[in-house]
Amino acid sequence: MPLPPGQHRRADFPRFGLDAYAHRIPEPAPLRLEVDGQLARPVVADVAALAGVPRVEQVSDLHCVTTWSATGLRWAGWRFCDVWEALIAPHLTGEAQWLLFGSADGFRTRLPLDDALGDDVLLADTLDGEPLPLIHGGPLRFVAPAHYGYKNPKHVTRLTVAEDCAGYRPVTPLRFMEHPRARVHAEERGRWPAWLLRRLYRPLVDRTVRRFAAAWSARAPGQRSR
Ligand SMILES: Nc1nc2c(c(=O)[nH]1)N[C@H]1C(S)=C(S)[C@@H](COP(=O)(O)O)O[C@H]1N2
Ligand SMILES: [Mo]
Repeated sequence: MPLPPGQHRRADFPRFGLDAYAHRIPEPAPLRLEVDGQLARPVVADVAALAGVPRVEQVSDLHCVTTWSATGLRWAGWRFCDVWEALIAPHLTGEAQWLLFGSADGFRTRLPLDDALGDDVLLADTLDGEPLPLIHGGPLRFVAPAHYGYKNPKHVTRLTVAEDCAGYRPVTPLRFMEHPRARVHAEERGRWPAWLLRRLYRPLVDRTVRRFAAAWSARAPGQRSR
Protein backbone atom coordinates (compact mmCIF):
# COMPACT_ATOMS: atom_id res chain seq x y z
CA MET A 1 0.00 0.00 0.00
CA PRO A 2 1.50 3.35 -1.00
CA LEU A 3 1.59 5.95 1.75
CA PRO A 4 -0.49 9.14 1.51
CA PRO A 5 1.12 12.14 -0.23
CA GLY A 6 4.18 13.58 1.48
CA GLN A 7 4.53 10.77 4.05
CA HIS A 8 7.43 8.37 4.58
CA ARG A 9 7.42 5.17 6.62
CA ARG A 10 9.30 4.85 9.88
CA ALA A 11 10.27 1.37 10.98
CA ASP A 12 9.71 2.28 14.64
CA PHE A 13 6.72 3.87 16.35
CA PRO A 14 8.22 6.76 18.32
CA ARG A 15 6.58 8.71 21.13
CA PHE A 16 5.86 12.10 19.55
CA GLY A 17 4.08 15.44 19.80
CA LEU A 18 4.54 19.14 20.29
CA ASP A 19 7.70 19.90 22.28
CA ALA A 20 5.69 21.21 25.23
CA TYR A 21 4.23 17.72 25.77
CA ALA A 22 7.49 15.77 25.88
CA HIS A 23 7.71 16.06 29.67
CA ARG A 24 3.99 15.93 30.34
CA ILE A 25 3.58 12.25 31.08
CA PRO A 26 0.42 11.53 33.04
CA GLU A 27 0.26 9.00 35.87
CA PRO A 28 -1.19 5.61 34.92
CA ALA A 29 -4.95 5.77 35.56
CA PRO A 30 -8.01 3.59 35.13
CA LEU A 31 -9.86 3.96 31.86
CA ARG A 32 -12.44 6.72 32.23
CA LEU A 33 -13.78 9.09 29.57
CA GLU A 34 -16.14 11.84 30.72
CA VAL A 35 -18.49 13.14 28.06
CA ASP A 36 -20.20 16.51 28.52
CA GLY A 37 -21.56 19.38 26.44
CA GLN A 38 -24.86 19.13 24.59
CA LEU A 39 -26.16 16.31 26.75
CA ALA A 40 -29.08 16.09 29.18
CA ARG A 41 -26.51 14.79 31.67
CA PRO A 42 -22.79 14.02 31.60
CA VAL A 43 -21.92 10.47 30.52
CA VAL A 44 -19.04 8.42 31.92
CA ALA A 45 -17.55 5.86 29.53
CA ASP A 46 -15.60 3.56 31.85
CA VAL A 47 -14.92 -0.18 31.62
CA ALA A 48 -18.38 -1.00 33.03
CA ALA A 49 -20.22 1.28 30.60
CA LEU A 50 -18.15 0.10 27.62
CA ALA A 51 -18.82 -3.56 28.45
CA GLY A 52 -22.10 -3.21 26.54
CA VAL A 53 -20.38 -2.06 23.35
CA PRO A 54 -18.90 -4.65 20.94
CA ARG A 55 -15.11 -4.84 20.88
CA VAL A 56 -13.22 -4.63 17.60
CA GLU A 57 -9.63 -5.06 16.43
CA GLN A 58 -8.15 -2.97 13.65
CA VAL A 59 -4.82 -2.72 11.90
CA SER A 60 -4.19 0.83 10.69
CA ASP A 61 -1.51 3.44 10.12
CA LEU A 62 -0.72 6.65 12.01
CA HIS A 63 0.31 9.61 9.90
CA CYS A 64 2.02 12.42 11.74
CA VAL A 65 1.65 15.84 10.13
CA THR A 66 5.45 16.24 10.27
CA THR A 67 5.64 13.60 7.47
CA TRP A 68 6.44 10.32 9.28
CA SER A 69 4.04 7.36 9.31
CA ALA A 70 3.94 4.24 11.47
CA THR A 71 2.20 1.45 9.59
CA GLY A 72 0.39 -1.75 10.54
CA LEU A 73 -0.49 -0.76 14.11
CA ARG A 74 -2.76 -3.37 15.71
CA TRP A 75 -5.26 -1.59 17.94
CA ALA A 76 -8.28 -2.95 19.74
CA GLY A 77 -11.09 -1.25 21.56
CA TRP A 78 -14.44 0.11 20.48
CA ARG A 79 -15.62 1.79 17.30
CA PHE A 80 -16.31 5.39 18.19
CA CYS A 81 -19.61 5.27 16.23
CA ASP A 82 -20.77 2.34 18.39
CA VAL A 83 -19.88 4.19 21.60
CA TRP A 84 -21.66 7.25 20.24
CA GLU A 85 -24.85 5.28 19.45
CA ALA A 86 -24.90 3.28 22.68
CA LEU A 87 -23.75 5.75 25.32
CA ILE A 88 -23.84 9.33 24.01
CA ALA A 89 -26.51 9.89 21.33
CA PRO A 90 -29.42 8.90 23.64
CA HIS A 91 -28.63 11.90 25.86
CA LEU A 92 -28.16 14.56 23.15
CA THR A 93 -30.03 17.81 23.61
CA GLY A 94 -28.74 20.00 20.77
CA GLU A 95 -27.30 20.00 17.25
CA ALA A 96 -24.01 18.19 17.81
CA GLN A 97 -21.45 19.22 15.18
CA TRP A 98 -18.07 19.13 16.92
CA LEU A 99 -16.18 16.97 19.38
CA LEU A 100 -13.65 18.71 21.62
CA PHE A 101 -11.14 16.36 23.24
CA GLY A 102 -9.18 16.79 26.45
CA SER A 103 -6.26 14.62 27.57
CA ALA A 104 -4.58 13.88 30.89
CA ASP A 105 -1.36 15.62 29.74
CA GLY A 106 -3.25 18.83 28.92
CA PHE A 107 -3.36 18.15 25.17
CA ARG A 108 -6.51 19.27 23.38
CA THR A 109 -7.85 18.70 19.89
CA ARG A 110 -11.13 18.77 17.96
CA LEU A 111 -12.86 17.00 15.11
CA PRO A 112 -16.14 17.45 13.27
CA LEU A 113 -18.57 14.84 14.58
CA ASP A 114 -19.12 13.42 11.07
CA ASP A 115 -15.39 12.72 10.71
CA ALA A 116 -15.28 11.01 14.11
CA LEU A 117 -18.18 8.73 13.19
CA GLY A 118 -16.15 7.12 10.37
CA ASP A 119 -15.93 3.31 10.28
CA ASP A 120 -12.21 3.22 11.08
CA VAL A 121 -12.31 5.52 14.11
CA LEU A 122 -11.70 3.81 17.46
CA LEU A 123 -11.40 4.39 21.13
CA ALA A 124 -8.45 2.04 21.65
CA ASP A 125 -7.39 0.44 24.92
CA THR A 126 -4.96 -2.13 23.52
CA LEU A 127 -1.99 -2.12 21.14
CA ASP A 128 -0.47 -5.35 19.79
CA GLY A 129 -2.73 -7.38 22.07
CA GLU A 130 -1.46 -5.70 25.27
CA PRO A 131 -3.11 -3.01 27.39
CA LEU A 132 -2.37 0.29 25.66
CA PRO A 133 0.99 1.38 27.11
CA LEU A 134 1.31 4.83 28.67
CA ILE A 135 3.98 5.69 26.12
CA HIS A 136 1.36 5.50 23.33
CA GLY A 137 -1.53 7.09 25.17
CA GLY A 138 -2.81 4.61 27.76
CA PRO A 139 -5.24 3.90 29.16
CA LEU A 140 -7.44 5.17 26.30
CA ARG A 141 -6.61 6.73 22.97
CA PHE A 142 -8.64 8.08 20.08
CA VAL A 143 -7.54 6.47 16.80
CA ALA A 144 -8.54 8.25 13.58
CA PRO A 145 -6.27 6.86 10.83
CA ALA A 146 -7.69 9.12 8.09
CA HIS A 147 -6.68 12.18 10.13
CA TYR A 148 -3.20 13.40 11.02
CA GLY A 149 -1.70 12.34 14.34
CA TYR A 150 -2.74 15.53 16.11
CA LYS A 151 -6.38 14.42 15.75
CA ASN A 152 -5.52 11.14 17.56
CA PRO A 153 -5.39 12.24 21.21
CA LYS A 154 -3.54 10.01 23.67
CA HIS A 155 -4.63 9.63 27.33
CA VAL A 156 -8.04 10.95 26.38
CA THR A 157 -10.16 11.76 29.45
CA ARG A 158 -12.76 14.30 28.30
CA LEU A 159 -15.01 14.67 25.32
CA THR A 160 -17.21 17.73 24.94
CA VAL A 161 -20.05 17.51 22.43
CA ALA A 162 -20.57 20.96 20.94
CA GLU A 163 -22.62 22.83 18.37
CA ASP A 164 -19.64 25.00 17.40
CA CYS A 165 -16.05 25.62 18.42
CA ALA A 166 -16.69 28.70 20.56
CA GLY A 167 -15.37 26.88 23.64
CA TYR A 168 -12.32 25.42 21.89
CA ARG A 169 -8.82 26.56 22.83
CA PRO A 170 -6.09 25.21 20.49
CA VAL A 171 -2.89 23.93 22.14
CA THR A 172 -0.74 26.26 20.08
CA PRO A 173 -1.17 29.97 19.35
CA LEU A 174 0.33 29.30 15.91
CA ARG A 175 -2.91 29.16 13.95
CA PHE A 176 -1.30 27.81 10.78
CA MET A 177 -0.58 24.53 12.57
CA GLU A 178 -4.19 23.55 13.24
CA HIS A 179 -6.52 22.51 10.46
CA PRO A 180 -10.08 21.98 11.71
CA ARG A 181 -10.32 18.62 9.86
CA ALA A 182 -6.73 17.59 9.04
CA ARG A 183 -7.65 14.78 6.63
CA VAL A 184 -4.56 12.90 5.47
CA HIS A 185 -5.75 12.07 1.93
CA ALA A 186 -6.48 15.74 1.23
CA GLU A 187 -3.17 16.73 2.84
CA GLU A 188 -4.90 19.14 5.20
CA ARG A 189 -1.73 19.51 7.30
CA GLY A 190 -2.62 22.96 8.52
CA ARG A 191 -3.74 26.32 7.18
CA TRP A 192 -0.66 26.93 5.07
CA PRO A 193 0.01 25.01 1.82
CA ALA A 194 0.96 21.37 2.37
CA TRP A 195 4.28 21.69 0.46
CA LEU A 196 5.35 24.49 2.77
CA LEU A 197 4.39 22.65 5.95
CA ARG A 198 6.25 19.52 4.76
CA ARG A 199 9.36 21.62 4.30
CA LEU A 200 8.96 23.29 7.69
CA TYR A 201 8.19 20.16 9.68
CA ARG A 202 10.36 17.41 8.18
CA PRO A 203 13.68 18.73 9.57
CA LEU A 204 12.18 18.72 13.07
CA VAL A 205 11.27 15.02 13.19
CA ASP A 206 14.51 13.45 14.41
CA ARG A 207 15.17 15.97 17.15
CA THR A 208 11.56 15.73 18.35
CA VAL A 209 11.80 11.93 18.50
CA ARG A 210 15.01 12.27 20.55
CA ARG A 211 13.47 14.88 22.84
CA PHE A 212 10.42 12.71 23.55
CA ALA A 213 12.55 9.61 24.11
CA ALA A 214 14.84 11.46 26.52
CA ALA A 215 11.87 12.84 28.48
CA TRP A 216 10.47 9.33 28.75
CA SER A 217 13.76 7.83 29.95
CA ALA A 218 14.10 10.58 32.54
CA ARG A 219 11.01 9.33 34.31
CA ALA A 220 11.40 7.36 37.54
CA PRO A 221 12.09 3.73 36.51
CA GLY A 222 9.01 2.38 38.29
CA GLN A 223 6.78 4.70 36.31
CA ARG A 224 8.12 3.78 32.93
CA SER A 225 5.81 0.89 32.11
CA ARG A 226 2.10 1.13 31.29
N1 LIG B 1 -2.42 13.58 24.71
C1 LIG B 1 -1.66 13.77 23.61
N2 LIG B 1 -2.08 13.24 22.46
C2 LIG B 1 -1.35 13.41 21.33
C3 LIG B 1 -0.16 14.16 21.34
C4 LIG B 1 0.26 14.69 22.58
O1 LIG B 1 1.31 15.33 22.71
N3 LIG B 1 -0.51 14.46 23.70
N4 LIG B 1 0.56 14.32 20.17
C5 LIG B 1 -0.13 14.05 18.89
C6 LIG B 1 0.77 13.90 17.75
S1 LIG B 1 1.34 15.31 17.03
C7 LIG B 1 1.07 12.67 17.23
S2 LIG B 1 1.94 12.50 15.79
C8 LIG B 1 0.65 11.43 17.90
C9 LIG B 1 1.88 10.61 18.26
O2 LIG B 1 1.49 9.44 18.89
P1 LIG B 1 2.60 8.50 19.57
O3 LIG B 1 3.30 9.30 20.62
O4 LIG B 1 1.85 7.33 20.10
O5 LIG B 1 3.52 8.15 18.45
O6 LIG B 1 -0.10 11.69 19.08
C10 LIG B 1 -0.96 12.79 19.00
N5 LIG B 1 -1.78 12.82 20.18
MO1 LIG C 1 2.14 14.64 14.93
